[in-house]
Amino acid sequence: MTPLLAAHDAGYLAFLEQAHNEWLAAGRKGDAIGYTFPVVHRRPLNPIRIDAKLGAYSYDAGTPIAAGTWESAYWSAQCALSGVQALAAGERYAFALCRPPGHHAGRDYMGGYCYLNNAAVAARHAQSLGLGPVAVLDIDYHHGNGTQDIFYKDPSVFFCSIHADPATDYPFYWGWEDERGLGEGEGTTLNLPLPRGTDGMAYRPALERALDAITAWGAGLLILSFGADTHSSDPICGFALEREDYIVLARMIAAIGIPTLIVMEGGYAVGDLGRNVASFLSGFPD
Ligand code: 5XA
Ligand code: ZN
Repeated sequence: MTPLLAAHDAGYLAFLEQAHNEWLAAGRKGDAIGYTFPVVHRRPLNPIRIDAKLGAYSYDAGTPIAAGTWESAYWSAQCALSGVQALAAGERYAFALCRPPGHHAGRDYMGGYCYLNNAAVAARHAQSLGLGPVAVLDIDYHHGNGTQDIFYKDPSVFFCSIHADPATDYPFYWGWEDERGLGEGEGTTLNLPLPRGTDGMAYRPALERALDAITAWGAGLLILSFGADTHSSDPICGFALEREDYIVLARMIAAIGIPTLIVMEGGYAVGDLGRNVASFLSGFPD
């Protein structure tokens, strides 16, 4: 199985690859975007028209498909896979500067600027190489709903997310504390929502809790979905972490001593972004 198919539905991948061409073939211009969404309890159908497909394979209207979307998403996922290869070759840490990000993309849906779930693709690839057990820790401001969904019933991957309370923040319908996994996966999902205004000091106990859970579960490889949109200057988010906090968080993560692939997710304070990410990365030993 190819690494993309290990995390995503074949029909969804075919849709993503062809969506913009179908959009143009339907006489449209610019970016492809849905306008009708199958809200709860619609039965699965086999949509034919591009507008129906766009609705069926996405959950929000913030994720348009442009001419280069498939190519960008494909290579973004390959970037995460290269990070796994670096760990397989013996590196302790690797950073995958994935663009577009991935953690909102589920097995068969896109959303939140995400098309392919880079972290999930990397996790599945790591498993196929016998690395692990694999845990995913998501410390983006937003809950990693796509990653959670992909592993929700799967006890072989532990998923933990620290994020803004979904009562106030996107993606709203996932990331509540009582979401703990399902069936055989029950207990292998841990959600730690925090209120708007959370600063570095208030963030640390949640990270400690997450790292304790990951260690107790017996993780042998960590995939870290990292978003710098927790920074105080981020224009669309509401936490108050400062640049110096990132180095502390990174040191806490490094201290558990598990080989770690850092996968880039969100971050919109573009003037500060490079320095914030560099600060985070500097907390991992050489
Ligand atoms: O981590 N996800 C993001 O930063 C994107 C949020 C999209 C909100 N419309
Ligand atoms: Zn985010």
